[in-house]
Amino acid sequence: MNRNVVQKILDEHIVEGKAKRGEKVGIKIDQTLTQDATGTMAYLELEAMGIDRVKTELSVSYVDHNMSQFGEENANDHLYLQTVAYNKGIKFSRPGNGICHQVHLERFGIPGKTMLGSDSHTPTGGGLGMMAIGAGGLDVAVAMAGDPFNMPYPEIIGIELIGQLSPWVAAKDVILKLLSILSTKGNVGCIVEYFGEGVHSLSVPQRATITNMGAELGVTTSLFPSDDKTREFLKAQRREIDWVELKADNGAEYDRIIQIDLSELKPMAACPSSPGNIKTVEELEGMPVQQVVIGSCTNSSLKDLMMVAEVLKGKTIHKNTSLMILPGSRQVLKMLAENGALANMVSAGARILESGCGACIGQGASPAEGTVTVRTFNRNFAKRTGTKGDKAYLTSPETAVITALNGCMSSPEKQNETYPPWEMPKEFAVDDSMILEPRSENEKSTEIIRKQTIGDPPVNTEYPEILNGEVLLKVEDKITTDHIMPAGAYLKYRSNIASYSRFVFECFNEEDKPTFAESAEALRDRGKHGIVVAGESYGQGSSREHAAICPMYLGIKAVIVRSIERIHAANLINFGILPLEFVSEEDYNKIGQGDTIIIPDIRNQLKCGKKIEVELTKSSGDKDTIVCNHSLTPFELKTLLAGGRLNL
Ligand code: MIC
Ligand code: SF4
Repeated sequence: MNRNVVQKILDEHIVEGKAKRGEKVGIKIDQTLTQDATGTMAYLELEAMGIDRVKTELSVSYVDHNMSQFGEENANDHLYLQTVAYNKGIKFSRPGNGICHQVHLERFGIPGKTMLGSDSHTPTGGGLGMMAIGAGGLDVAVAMAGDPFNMPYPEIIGIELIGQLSPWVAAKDVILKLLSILSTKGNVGCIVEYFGEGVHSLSVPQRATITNMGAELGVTTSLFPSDDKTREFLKAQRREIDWVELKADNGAEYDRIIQIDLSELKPMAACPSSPGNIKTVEELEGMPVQQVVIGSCTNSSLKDLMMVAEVLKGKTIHKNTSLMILPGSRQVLKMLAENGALANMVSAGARILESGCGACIGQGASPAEGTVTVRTFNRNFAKRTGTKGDKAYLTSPETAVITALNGCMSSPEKQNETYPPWEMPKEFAVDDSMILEPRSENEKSTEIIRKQTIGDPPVNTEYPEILNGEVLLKVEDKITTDHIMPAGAYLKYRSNIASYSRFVFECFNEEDKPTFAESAEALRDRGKHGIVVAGESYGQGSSREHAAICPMYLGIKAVIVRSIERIHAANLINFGILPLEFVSEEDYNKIGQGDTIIIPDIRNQLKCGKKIEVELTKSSGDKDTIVCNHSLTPFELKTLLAGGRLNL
């Protein structure tokens, strides 16, 4: 059979189940990645499983999210992460070494390998031809313990790239174009594979920008083949030895094919407040922009930032616009410093921020109220910048830097400037001194330091016999995990579920009314179960399992939705919360906040089939019965009934 790249990698890694579209398969995981905001919980879970040493080929723990260190919480986490990594056989990338996805691409990614990461942008590794998948921390802990990762055998979408990008049109514009075609919903269970003659014109960092933001499509992952461009990149990282060729066979088939002609693309922007809300930059031309931020795991490679520095050379940013730049890794920052590019940025008035996630996750750089911010990031969900009612536009670094000079949204194509030439360096500034090695198997273990701000993962009870619930909240479509569990300034509570839980659904709290957390706790203390009702594509965005653990801690037992995203659904089940889907839209309309929901004999109903009967009593007293579906596999059902994966 002529196979595509996805099929080749899956064939080598499937250890359970049949390679048939939609069937659940278990795949062997070669590498794992964690970052600090999801990592503390993942390692606490690994410890709770009693695992002495990870069983993967490579596991790396990065510190890149919680770097601000206001108060002791972040530093306590870093200490825990460093000591637990040393003891469990995990490499530790110290704070300052860069964003996990950028560093992993530079130093560890290998074509053809599988990787599971506790961050939704793990598919960045697909730029190297890896099958890199984002998941909740508990799934990553399970993979570190040596168990396979379960996923549906994917629908494989082939994206055929033809032609070449014009100058000033960037890799970011390719993925923004694809988002305009596929949108942010309805792609659960798919994997995107790029192929065609256009692939060859793209370097590994450009490919990584595209696979990184594939996360916003809601697909399981995205990947490119591994070719001589991949080899060139790995060689410059002094890792040619890791290169293997990996390409689709002639005549390989895809479930669906979408063709994109690179030469026809224009600079694009994702408008507030969804990465799927796409316009061309031309349509937005002239809009005053008060802030530009360049960085994030999507767009802060050496290639991106050298272009930015060249454009800024000898110029000054617009007086009404501030420009901030976050280099993606220490390697990138060091090279910019050594070749003088950093001086060009600073001379132009750019503010250089730490190599890390920073502004991308609302840790600083919040824009002024009512003003426009242009960012090279991958997400612009409402309030992610930290400012209420924010107007965040996502663009390429090319559009962003020209916009910073002009003070208004500007298409880089129209600037009469020659595009700065770029050549991949023959050698990057390779220096792994900020990556600490774990103990070897014969070295003695040392103390794992856990300060008091780090709490135990909460313990759940078995799933009840009867679901005796109340709808605590009813929300609409595209609710993200940022809505469920805010990040930004609250990130520092991540290692303490009791503290972090106070902020569940904070954005829906109303003044002078009990908060969601207070109402949920009151209900739980009366022995009843909290229920959340939502529209389509519930749980988009971040992989943060806190969006399941904290609701679990508050007594939430079910969410009833029109549709749900993959990572969030898995997280809910892992923590003993049942995801149910409405069969008809009419039923979604029937339910209101405050209604009572009873699901009699729920354990048996779940075991007997996919249909679940729900008794609804409206707050008016009217009664009705509705039917919902569940799609739990036998293993997921076992997990749910046990009260979650840790109990199991
Ligand atoms: C994000 O980009 O939303 C994050 C912050 O990196 C999250 C992880 C987290 O919430 O810690 C993600 O993408 O999974
Ligand atoms: Fe960090 Fe932003 Fe990338 Fe998430 S998307 S890993 S917050 S840089």
